Amino acid sequence: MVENWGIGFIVAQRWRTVPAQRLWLPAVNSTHGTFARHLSRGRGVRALRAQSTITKSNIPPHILEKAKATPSEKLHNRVHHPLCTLRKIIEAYFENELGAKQGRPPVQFAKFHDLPPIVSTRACFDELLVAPDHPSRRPTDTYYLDEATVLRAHTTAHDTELLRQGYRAFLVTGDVYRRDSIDKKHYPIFHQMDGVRVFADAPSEAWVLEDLKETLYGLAQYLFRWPKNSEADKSPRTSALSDADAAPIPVRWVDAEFPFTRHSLELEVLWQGDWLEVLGCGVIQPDVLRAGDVDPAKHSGWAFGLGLERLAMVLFDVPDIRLFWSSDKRFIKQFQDGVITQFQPYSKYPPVYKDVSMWVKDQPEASDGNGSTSGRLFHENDLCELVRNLAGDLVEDISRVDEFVHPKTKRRSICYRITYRSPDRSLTDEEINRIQNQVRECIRLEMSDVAELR
Ligand code: FA5
Ligand code: MG
Repeated sequence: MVENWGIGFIVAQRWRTVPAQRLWLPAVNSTHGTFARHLSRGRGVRALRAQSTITKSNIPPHILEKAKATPSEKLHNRVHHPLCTLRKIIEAYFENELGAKQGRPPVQFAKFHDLPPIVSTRACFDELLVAPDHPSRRPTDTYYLDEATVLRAHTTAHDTELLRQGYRAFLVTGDVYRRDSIDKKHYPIFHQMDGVRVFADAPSEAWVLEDLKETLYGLAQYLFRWPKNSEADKSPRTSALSDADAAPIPVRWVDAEFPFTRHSLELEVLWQGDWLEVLGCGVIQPDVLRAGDVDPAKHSGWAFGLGLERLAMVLFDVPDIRLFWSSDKRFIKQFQDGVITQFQPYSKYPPVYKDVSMWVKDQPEASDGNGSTSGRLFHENDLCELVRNLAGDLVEDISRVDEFVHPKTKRRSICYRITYRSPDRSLTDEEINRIQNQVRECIRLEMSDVAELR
C-alpha cells in the first residue's frame, strides 16, 4: 500500500498501513485520489453532519491539556524555539519581500498566532466543503470534544471566519491535532501556517494561480537559502533571496486535491536528494468565499497551508519530531531567535523493541437479517493512541512487521513492533516491561471488540 501523505521524505520509507484518512489527499501517490476528487466536486455550503455519531470525546487528557495551554506557551510563540523562528521568518517574507519582489507596494498580511484550537466542525469541515462521509472526519482521525466541536485538524479552519471579519490577506499559525500513526515524523500535535489572499478586482483564476505560484516559489527560495548557523542579517532585503548569483533551489509542483480549493497543488523542494512536500495550495473555491461573506463574482483568491515541523526538521536538521517538545536544556540551548541553527545531536540512547501480535477485526459483521452491519473495525490509529497514552514521548515508532490471514478462519493476524526510546535518557528494562504490560492489558480491555492478543 502506498503511504498517502505524499510527503517526499516520508513516502515509502517502510511499509505502512494508513487507511484513507486525510481530507486533503494528493491525487498522486494516493490510492484515494479519485475519492478525494469526487468529494471535492461542486458541493455547496450546507450544515453537514459527520458520518459517525460522536457519543463521547476521544481526546486524551494530555492532548487536551496541550490544546488548552496559553498562547505564549505554544511552541510557535516561544522565542528561540525553532518553530517560532521559522514562523517569524515566513511572516517576514510576506511582510517585506513579497511586495518588493513582485514590484508592488508591500501587502499588509494580518498575522494570527493565538487563535484557540478548539473549533466547530462547521469551520473545520462544512464551510470548507469537506463531504459528510469523508474519512478525515472520522473519530479515528480527528479529535472530537463533542459532535459539533473538534481540535482543529488544520489551520484552514479559521479561513472563512477571518474572511467574514473582513480580512483579505492574512497568515494564521497554530497547533493542529490529528490522530495518526507513530514514527519520527508523526506526532498527534503539529503546527501549520495558512495563508490567504483575496483580490477585489476578480482577476482570472489563471492570474490568481500564477500569483500564488510565484509567491510560494519565492518563499521556498527565501527559506532554503536563509543563512545557517550565524547571527545572519535578519533584514529580508539583504537575505540570500536577493542574491542574484545563487542558484535557485529546485522545486516542483505536484497536482493535489483539496475540497476547498481548485487547481490545487503541492509544492515540493529538492533537498539533499529527496523531494520534500512543503505545502498544499490552490485557488479558493467560490463556495468557500461565499461562506466567508465574500462575493465570488467580484473576488477571487488563493490559499495555502504549510507544516512548520516538516520544514523545521529539514532546515534545522532535527531528526525526530518529539524533540520539538523537549524541555532538555541540551536541545533548547542550541537555538536562538531568528537563526537557523543545525541541531547537534547530544545523545543516541539505545532503543528497546517490543512486539505485539493480535487477531484484528477488519470486516464488519452482519448484525441483522437486512444485511446491515454493526460495530467498529480495527484501526491502527487507535492502537497508536493507546500506546502513546501509556508511553508518552518514550514511544518512537510503531511499525507493522508481520501479517497473515488464517486459511480457515480468514481472520487476519498483525504483528506490530513498538520501538521505545527516549530522546533524552536511557530507559530501564523494568520501566519498559511495565509499560508494555500495560499496553497489552489495555488492548485486552479497551480493544476487545476489534483485537484479540495472540
Ligand atoms: C492541509 O492541511 C490543507 N489544509 C492545506 C491547504 C490549505 C491546502 C489551504 C490548500 C489551501 P495537508 O494535510 O497536506 O493539507 O497538510 C499541509 C502540510 O502540513 C503538509 O504539506 C505538511 O507540510 C504538513 N503536515 C501534514 N501532515 C503532517 C503531520 N502528520 N506531521 C507534520 N506535518 C504534517
Ligand atoms: Mg499533503
